[in-house]
Amino acid sequence: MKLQNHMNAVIRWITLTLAVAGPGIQFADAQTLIDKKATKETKALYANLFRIAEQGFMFGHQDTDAYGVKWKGGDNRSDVKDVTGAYPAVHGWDLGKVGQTHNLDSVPFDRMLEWIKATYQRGGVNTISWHQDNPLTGESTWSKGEAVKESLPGGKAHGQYRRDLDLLADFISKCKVGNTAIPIIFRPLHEHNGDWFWWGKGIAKEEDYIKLWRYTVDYLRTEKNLHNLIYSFSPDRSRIDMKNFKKSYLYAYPGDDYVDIIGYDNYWDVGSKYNRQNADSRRNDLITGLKNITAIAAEKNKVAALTETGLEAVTDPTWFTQVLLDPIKSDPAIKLAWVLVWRNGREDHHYAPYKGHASEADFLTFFSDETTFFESDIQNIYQLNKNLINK
Ligand code: BMA
Repeated sequence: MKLQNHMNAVIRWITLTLAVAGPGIQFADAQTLIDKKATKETKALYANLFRIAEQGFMFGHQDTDAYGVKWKGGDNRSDVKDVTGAYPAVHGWDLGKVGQTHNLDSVPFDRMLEWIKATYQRGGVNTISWHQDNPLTGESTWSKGEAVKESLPGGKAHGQYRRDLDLLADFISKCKVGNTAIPIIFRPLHEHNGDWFWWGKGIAKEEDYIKLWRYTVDYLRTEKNLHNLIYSFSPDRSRIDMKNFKKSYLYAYPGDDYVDIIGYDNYWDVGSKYNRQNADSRRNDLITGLKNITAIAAEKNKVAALTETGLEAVTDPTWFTQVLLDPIKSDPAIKLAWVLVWRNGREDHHYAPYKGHASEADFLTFFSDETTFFESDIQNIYQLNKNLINK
């Protein structure tokens, strides 16, 4: 096992060296995207995610440009920017209800497109999740029913599923600046080991989930010709068995040819009211989990990320440095490309601070830390072999 880890580290070092060495050198098979036709900007972003994870992590925030606590639809505004002066490096979006005018959290899709373009032009990163309505019942993402099986070819909801994919593809194909497709980290069918979405465990069968994931990737890549997507797998921590982490994490894993990012969503270890363990064991579980996803990613020559986290309403004013940053920094075996906190919807439902919030000072310490990267700390992320971090 030790030898295997060592070999993996050597392979990682060699590929990283090759990646950094110059455009004339071909990558080894490692660290390449599952989409062999990925655009050069998308490939560069992916290569740079590995480089970033060696030095720290990018900070991300869902819907950061669209609204914050007590404001909506601003221009060049974000609660994170109000507090720090900088945008988060990663901007999260959700395509739930794509095809309508507004997404499931009332973000107008036309504005979302503008914000995605502006983020790209400033050198930030966009990631998209999809709280997709149930294609079988026509109800929300939380509506149960055998929709996964029925969304597969031959199923009753297959036509609807394809129509939804067409709408999604239509939106993604508009994510362009001039002729350049904007690279997007796409995180479909997330938290599938939970039972709250129609694609969740207990509602859908493991084999059907895997088939639907693969169908989705194949459809977007081949039929829709989209080559600007980086695919992230994101189970939920609360349903992972810590005693059997790897096996549990890999429940319904669609395969190395269908996933680029080894992510997980973790609210559980960072203050969820449903987790009754004491602070020390939660911290240990967070560290162990992050080490495990880093190891799984390394073994697969992929990159790890904490794709969603946060403490609702940030009720602990030192949460950012003590509960999030300190554990991440405590172990060099943790390597994450980014950490994204959820949306600032309301005073009682926000995950980043806002101006005047009790966690502001602590967040500024988090912001200043040499291992946290905001938009102003990164550059050239869509190019290979350039200086990436400027902090
Ligand atoms: C949840 C909450 C909901 C929201 C959903 C999708 O965590 O924030 O209010 O609708 O995510 O963004």
